[in-house]
Amino acid sequence: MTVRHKVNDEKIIISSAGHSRIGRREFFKNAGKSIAGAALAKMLPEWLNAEEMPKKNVLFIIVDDLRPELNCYGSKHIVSPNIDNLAATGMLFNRAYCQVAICSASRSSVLTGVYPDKTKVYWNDKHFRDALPDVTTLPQHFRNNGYHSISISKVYHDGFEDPKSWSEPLMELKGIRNEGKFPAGFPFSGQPTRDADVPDNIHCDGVTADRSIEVLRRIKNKPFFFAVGIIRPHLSYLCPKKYWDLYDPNEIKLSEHPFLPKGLPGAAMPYMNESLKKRTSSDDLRREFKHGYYACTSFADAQIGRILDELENLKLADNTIIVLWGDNGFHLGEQGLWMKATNFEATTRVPLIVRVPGMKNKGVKCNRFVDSVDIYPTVCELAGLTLPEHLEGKSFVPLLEDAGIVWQQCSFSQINGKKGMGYSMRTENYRYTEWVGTDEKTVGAELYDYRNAGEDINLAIDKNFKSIVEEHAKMLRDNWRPKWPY
Ligand SMILES: [Ca+2]
Repeated sequence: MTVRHKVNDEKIIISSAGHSRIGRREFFKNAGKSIAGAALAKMLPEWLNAEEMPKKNVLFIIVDDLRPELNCYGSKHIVSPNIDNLAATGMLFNRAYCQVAICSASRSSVLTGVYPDKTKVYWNDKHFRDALPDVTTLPQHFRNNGYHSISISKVYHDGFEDPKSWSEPLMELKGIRNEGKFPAGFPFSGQPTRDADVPDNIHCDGVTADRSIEVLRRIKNKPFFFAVGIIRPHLSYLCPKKYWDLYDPNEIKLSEHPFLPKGLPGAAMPYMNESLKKRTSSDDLRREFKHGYYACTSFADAQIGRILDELENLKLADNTIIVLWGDNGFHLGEQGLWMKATNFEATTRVPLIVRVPGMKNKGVKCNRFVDSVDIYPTVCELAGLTLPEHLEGKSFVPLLEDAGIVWQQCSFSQINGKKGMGYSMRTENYRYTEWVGTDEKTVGAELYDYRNAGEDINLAIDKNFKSIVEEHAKMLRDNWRPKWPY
């Protein structure tokens, strides 16, 4: 290993970037706070022209557990023509990271616009209003600004709804969400299987698409913020046969890194899901599992396509901002895991595509770091709304104007683990994670070099990387928002 050489290279990169590096803290100093009226208009790209245009609608699509393993992200084995088309007519973010790879924690952060240390939602066990009773959520902010704010299916996590966010009650689909437990009177009863040659709307997301089309027709004449939750490819992998048939199980490749990193500290040991372990205990089962995930990805894509088509049919596309976002990734065998809730790339990196009427950089792929928490201020700016004071994210509208400008050099994620909080930072070449115990002491650290062994080897325990670890530890402390507990 040419470790020493790599160390020297990286030192140069980090120190030379020192003066121009834009950390999150500087963002807040410069532009993160409330910017209103003329000041906001001045910052916006010309094509956005928010003040002169009629109010733009927002279609906000949240896809559950969707990895950036899509055709438009370079995964040519995946059939995702509708999301690909959205990417081709919008901007795809290659380095978008969720703040916690857990449904409710991730969604709570995005929809409130603050990091998890403020929402206090780290798992699927708390409501953000426990810690932030009066926070204005993203949909609520649109509602307060005269928009019709409406949602369908899983936008907030099940059981953690937020009526203040919406202009009308949530359209629930919980009864048909999981395992084919259909409500009485539903046209298909019993347990659907992968071999069931059934119509799309036998399954939850098919019904979501049907109802979303109805909603669009109903609300088309008023400015709207419409949040659509797509459940697949979250488990269980139920979708019509035709989507399974898109993939040949014999051609499904298994991860080449099916083991935990060498030198993983005890504090970083993930919570294992025993039933998922059992379901993936042989290569055949692992292929079957991936097959299901891929089939459901294509199924989700098809439902998204139906909604986007209706937007076109109703001639709303030219006046609607579209955001498509995955709340977290999922290990499909990477690190030997079949789960989410880790700080690895497989779960923290998420798909993010933004399309804005009139944007000039259609089809551009942006390689700058974006945090999911940045979505709230971005959507507000795009719609010409002022930014609430409490937001901790930073609008990435400047990237929509020029995807290559100097931007933040890191993204942040965290997981509340067995022995403490794992604060994780992705930089250009590295991921650095520090585990902080309840006594506020560091109980473990990880460093991965993606130009080298990636997540196969934890380099934090390699003395050759001491200076890189120190640089990253400092960067983590200097830039983390909000402040660490020490
Ligand atoms: Ca999820």
